[in-house]
Amino acid sequence: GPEQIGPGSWLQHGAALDAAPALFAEVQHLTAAAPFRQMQTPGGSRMSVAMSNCGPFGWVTDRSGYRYAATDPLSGLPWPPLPPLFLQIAGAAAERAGYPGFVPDACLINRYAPGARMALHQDKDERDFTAPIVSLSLGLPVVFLFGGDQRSDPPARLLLSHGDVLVWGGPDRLRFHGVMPLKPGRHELLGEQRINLTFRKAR
Ligand code: MD5
Ligand code: FE
Repeated sequence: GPEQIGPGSWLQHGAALDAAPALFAEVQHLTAAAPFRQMQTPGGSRMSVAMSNCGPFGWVTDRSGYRYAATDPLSGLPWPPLPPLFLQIAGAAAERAGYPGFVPDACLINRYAPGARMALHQDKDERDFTAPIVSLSLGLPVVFLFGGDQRSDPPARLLLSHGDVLVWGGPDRLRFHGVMPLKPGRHELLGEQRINLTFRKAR
């Protein structure tokens, strides 16, 4: 069953297992239209995680900063629409965690190859912190770092596996978090990678 990991956060083990093949097929279609790319941080380094987006808004970063953009900077075209399956899975997970009526307008698609990681950070580029964030993991497992309100708070470690869904909201919405380097391995459906879908209300 769901595991409460903070006052407003729930880890729903295997909640997307049955839908995983269809979700992965959608990711492949979406990233044929808007390919994965390793974006630049404002400091000029290249992120180890490759990213794409779907939905009305997509999270992007380049030398000028982090922001949400309605179009893919690679093509100038709108991001592909959110598949109905994505909206259904994200909405149902939020509802189970006590956040009814969650309709994301942004889905960041993160692709971790072996060695890729995400340093401790807060998600604060969104306009409204009262909406939760739903995060769905596919493929290889990874150690997730669940920190506190201060960067210096020592993070708890959680293993995120294929089909797991995390819902963060309320008092946990701005906690620092990160992802340890992905260990090499092969997943039977996804191969040598982890994919994370992060559903947010950006505007
Ligand atoms: C990932 N992605 O596994 C994670 C999952 C990102 C990112 O962190 O920004 O793309 S999202 C996990 C998350 C979101 C919001 C709050 C918290 C965790 N938290 O308070 O721990 O690729
Ligand atoms: Fe984040």
